[in-house]
Amino acid sequence: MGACTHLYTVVTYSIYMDIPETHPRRASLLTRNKLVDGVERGITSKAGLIAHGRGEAFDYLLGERTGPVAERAERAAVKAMLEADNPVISVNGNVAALVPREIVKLGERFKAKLEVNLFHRTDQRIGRIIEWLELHGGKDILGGEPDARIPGLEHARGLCTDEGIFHADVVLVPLEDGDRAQALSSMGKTVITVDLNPLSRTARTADITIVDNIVRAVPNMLELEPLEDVFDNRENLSEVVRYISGRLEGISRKIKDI
Ligand code: PTJ
Repeated sequence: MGACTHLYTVVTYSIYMDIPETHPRRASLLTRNKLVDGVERGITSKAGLIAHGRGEAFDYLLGERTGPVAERAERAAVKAMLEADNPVISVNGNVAALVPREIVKLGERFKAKLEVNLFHRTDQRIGRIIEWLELHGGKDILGGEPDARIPGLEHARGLCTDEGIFHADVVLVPLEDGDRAQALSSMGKTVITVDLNPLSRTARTADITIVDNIVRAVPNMLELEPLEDVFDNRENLSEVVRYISGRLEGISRKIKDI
């Protein structure tokens, strides 16, 4: 067994241990374990755990499933990525920890480059994430040697590569911060995001916002066919909010009847 395979086996084991098969929240706890594991191996930032907690709260309100509204956004994203001339997928510490193999496969489906681009950027984390993606089948991952800058973004988080994000026409930036989504949009790019919070600035800035958990959205996008008709992001976001409020009203009535 090679060193890499061994490393992968150890990781997989540590993620699954201690959570009984029968635990009602098993899937959610396994997802958390992946992020804790990501922090331990220097892939995910500690702030990534907090960001995930916020996402979990919204996922709870959504019923922890992909509804038709999210699926429609996913199909719109598939269309935009398949039709792009230079599609790029931006990978951060949360995405790398949660869906490393799936994001590599998504890059293959869309013929998209993968670029590691971090909010809490350190060269060490970038290197570890690149290695981690390579361990999961990734090749030619960009981000290790940035040679361009996203205009209007101060700090190291504006760094990117010329052949990747800088010249991309369509960028998939899951779990993004509002500033960068806005800056990418101001560069004239089509911005696609995955964000469980439909109220976030990123969600409202992007051209296509997928309000779904990244652990469901990426596998879905590996399978879904492109959307045929026109996609309106504001209409879609507004429907998500209506869906959440309708669900809460239903739950509120049920609680009263108990
Ligand atoms: O690895 P880095 O340094 O690039 O940092 C990554 C994080 C996510 C820490 C950084 O980009 C950050 O602080 O993001 P924010 O501003 O907290 O935004 C993250 C958004 O993603 C929030 O709106 C969350 O609700 C949402 N989110 C969190 N977990 C998930 C999610 N959306 C989809 N799937 C999730 N699992």
